[in-house]
Amino acid sequence: MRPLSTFNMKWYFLASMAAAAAVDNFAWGEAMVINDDSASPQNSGSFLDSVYGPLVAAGSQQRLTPKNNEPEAIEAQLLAQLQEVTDFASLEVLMSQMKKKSRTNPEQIHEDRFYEKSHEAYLKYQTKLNLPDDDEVSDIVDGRNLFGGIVTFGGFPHFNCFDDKHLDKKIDVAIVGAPFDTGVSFRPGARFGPDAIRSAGKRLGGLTPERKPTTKNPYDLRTHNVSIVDCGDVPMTPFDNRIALNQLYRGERKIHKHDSSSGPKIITMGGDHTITLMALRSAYEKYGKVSVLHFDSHIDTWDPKVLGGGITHYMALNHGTFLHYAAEQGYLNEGQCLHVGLRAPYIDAKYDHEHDAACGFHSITARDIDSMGIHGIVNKIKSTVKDTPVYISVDIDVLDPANAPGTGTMEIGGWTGRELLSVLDGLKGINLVGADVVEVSPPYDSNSDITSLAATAVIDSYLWLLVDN
Ligand SMILES: [Mn+2]
Repeated sequence: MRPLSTFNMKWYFLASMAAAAAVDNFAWGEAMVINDDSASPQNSGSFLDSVYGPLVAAGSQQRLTPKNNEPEAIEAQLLAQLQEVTDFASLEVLMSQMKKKSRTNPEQIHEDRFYEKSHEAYLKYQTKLNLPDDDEVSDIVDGRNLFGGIVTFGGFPHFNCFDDKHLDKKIDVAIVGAPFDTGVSFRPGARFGPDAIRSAGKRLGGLTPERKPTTKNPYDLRTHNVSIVDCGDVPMTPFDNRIALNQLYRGERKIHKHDSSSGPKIITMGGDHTITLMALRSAYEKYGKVSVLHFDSHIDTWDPKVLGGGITHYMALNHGTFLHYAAEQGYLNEGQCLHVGLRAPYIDAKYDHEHDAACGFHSITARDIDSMGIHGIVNKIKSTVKDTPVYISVDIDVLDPANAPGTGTMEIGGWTGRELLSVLDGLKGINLVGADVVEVSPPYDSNSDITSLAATAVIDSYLWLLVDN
């Protein structure tokens, strides 16, 4: 064929349309010969053949051979003529002929015939399904699937971890929810965080190529001896923060008393950031002073006199002051704690900065990643915490709002999910004794639940740090 250089692209497009207008079972038969000579079209024994049969695997013997006066044959002739077309005007004439002849009613808009034929073929060749015996349940007895059933985080087993009757049940890693959001200064909703994080974690369950060759898969209990349990949520009253936080403390304390070979180490799902103070209190009682890695856009060491004015003691403890209290209570290894991902404005810049240092924190800002890189940040963290017991707290607002819109106080200019996960995974080897992910507020999330999904990935990183250590 003579090349139509200036019309090449348009010609190709129109020819595709013309071919589509004429397409039917016959054309498919010509275009989609799947079997090669080595595989008999009747019974090649392949998986595809066994499932789809001749509907897909139609070889030359299955091809329809239309008679000359049938529409299939007429269209085949037109397709042959298409090969001879050398100019744009002839193509348009041919296309119009093909359209008219390929339809019983030329005005008909839909390609009804094509669908009728497909359906006919499907009914003819569909695989016969043999259903099991009515009393057979081996395929459903497990009770798990990706979009239904009772949900635990990552599908881990659950029992009542707060009941003294079960204290002898082994827990190495506990996952527990802290549904609490009455310590926030701006957007609430984090009380629904644990529920949403569990739900978003339904697809968890495998080794990832990001973590270089490893055989320990936290979700496959055959690959390790770490007992991982979803303890459910600590019931926290929504009516009095003092009682609610005390309930969480007692819940975590009870988990910490379980029989364990390497813990128990608790991963808490918030809840607003206030809950971290209770998790730190229980971790401190179990492991001694901890070095806190605080991934957050805000400092959260605010002096209660600055954040809220400290008018009452009740209001003094909130999601922006809990680290002030953690330092004051002596839970922290002073000078070995780090904020990571900071970028939110101070309230009283000079005072807040000095007070933060007095609480024992160093800082890596969000933009430091541009100069330090992932490795620089990981090295700085490791050289700061050394071999001390480490508690990691990830406020999901450390991520950029594009990566985590469902949170209480968004700040522009944060990290991506990949950057956060690379830093967390880079911490392999530290002495991690507890962790949390907080401030996931599902009512403000996208309808794709991306913030909850980010939180599941953070917990997935924690699990890997704890299991493959
Ligand atoms: Mn925070």
